[in-house]
Amino acid sequence: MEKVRLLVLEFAKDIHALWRYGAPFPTFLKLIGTLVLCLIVMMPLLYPLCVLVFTYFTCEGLFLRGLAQYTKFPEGFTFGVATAAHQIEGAWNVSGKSENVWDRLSHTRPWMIADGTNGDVACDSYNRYQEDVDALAHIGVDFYRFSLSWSRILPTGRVDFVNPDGIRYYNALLDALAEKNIEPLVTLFHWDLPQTLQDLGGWANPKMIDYFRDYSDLCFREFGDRIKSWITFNEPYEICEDAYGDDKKAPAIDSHGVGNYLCSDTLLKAHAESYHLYNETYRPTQNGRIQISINSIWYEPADPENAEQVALAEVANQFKFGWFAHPIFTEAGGYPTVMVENVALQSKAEGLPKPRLEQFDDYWIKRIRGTSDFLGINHYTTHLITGAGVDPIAKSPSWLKDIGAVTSLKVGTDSASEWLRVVPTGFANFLRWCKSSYNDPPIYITENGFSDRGTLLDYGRIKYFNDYLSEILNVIYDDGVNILGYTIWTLMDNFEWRAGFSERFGLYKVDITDPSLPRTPKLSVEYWKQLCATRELPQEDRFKEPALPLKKSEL
Ligand code: PNW
Repeated sequence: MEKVRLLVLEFAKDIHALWRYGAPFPTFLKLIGTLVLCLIVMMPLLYPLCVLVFTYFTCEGLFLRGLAQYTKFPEGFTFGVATAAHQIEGAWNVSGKSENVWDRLSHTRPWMIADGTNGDVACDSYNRYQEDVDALAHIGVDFYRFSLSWSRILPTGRVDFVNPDGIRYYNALLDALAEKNIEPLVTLFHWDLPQTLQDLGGWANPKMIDYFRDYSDLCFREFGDRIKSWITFNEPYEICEDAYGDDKKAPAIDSHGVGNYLCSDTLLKAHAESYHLYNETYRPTQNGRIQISINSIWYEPADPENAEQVALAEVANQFKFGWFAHPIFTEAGGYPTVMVENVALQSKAEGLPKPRLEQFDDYWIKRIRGTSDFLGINHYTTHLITGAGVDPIAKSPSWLKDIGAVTSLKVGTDSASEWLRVVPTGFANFLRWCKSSYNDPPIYITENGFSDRGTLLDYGRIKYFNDYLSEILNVIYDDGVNILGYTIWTLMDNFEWRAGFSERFGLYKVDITDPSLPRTPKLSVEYWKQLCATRELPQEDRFKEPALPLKKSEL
């Protein structure tokens, strides 16, 4: 101890001499020597300190993965909220709107909707759009994703009569958004096909390519001065498989293994025509962008060590996401080879002279390839592949049987929707797969969200957002996946298709028993308000489920 005291004293004297008289050479040498000595003595202390300081400042680097989560979104990353016309607008038969396939299904087969509700009034956004826009401004999002109702704009489905009230409504909504500086991201088709066109076969009829192009043309012309971001189709899988290959969505044609593939043929061509029209005729003056939003259930092997399951999960992902992504986002274009081969084999076994799924010819392969400025991804969940064979729930023939794998929902935690299992790591795996399968495309997450039964203290939803967003940050920073924006599904509880109002995805609760349809913010509104303001994942404890169970009155 005494030695250290003398050393410090000498050091102090040297400093004093240096300051008072300038430094004679030996003193200077002694000083340097003392400094070096001090450094050596303190080294064991300094080293961990340096590591701590370094890791703290490189939080977004490689060192802290596993110890802490990334929280900050990159510069320029944008946030939005999504809805869809039929789920919120209501006003199903007023101001010139004609019947769509969901009106027809819910009116003529109400037992097919879980709680017997319909979209007649829904959230009445046709009349209350200003409340919606105020809510969006309150949350502080950058953009609002909504869809146009085809049968409100074109009651015959064709362009022979344009409904002025339809145009007026969307103009008013666009003006209200502009007033609050919220960018519109607009979907041309979110499942509500005019019944007139369904009567002609809907998406199983190739004539729909023309009808959809004409409808897009009108929308680009009428609204393209203010809408700079377009989505042609929302979730082609749900349209083709659920509505034509099954009865899960309207018009519930259930032509399994046949109608679904006729639909994809028409839909992809219609998408391409709409893209080329925009690209050639409107983009030069309107300077916008146009894309498609594809939904995935991401499939993972139940046992990652099981090579057969790994291979089958890849087949299932090609059948699900690749069905629509491969023709647009790969160099080769066309449907995924494994899909074409599997359906050909099955079709042959069924005694058919031609496969139920036909590959596009060269003209269409080229015409469809590259027709999306961004990869729009709607993602909610991950399911498992447990082995080869025919899934017990598969109809014959069918898309699911064509895959040749057995699926399972025994993964993650649950939500109010049977199909929606919470598996955040699946999202990360899926995003990495998109980067490698589709040549590193720029990605917008155009939907992601969680269902419950409508509680205001929606901790489950907040946790879902937090964990899924955290995986987005992981793949952005660790894997360089090019994700540019994120869209919450959805602004308020709304008509959840065949689930009616029984499954709720909203940030705002909507009391549909009260005719004034009050919208009440859930806790997730607070979460998102903070996130949009700071561009960071909120860390506060109030967003975490309390350890103690809530009182009944708080539910
Ligand atoms: C999407 N799946 O549908 C639709 O775009 C929305 O209109 C809908 O309200 C929302 O997600 C929640 O359901 C999906 O089985 C339906 O993976 C099913 C699935 C995914 C999305």
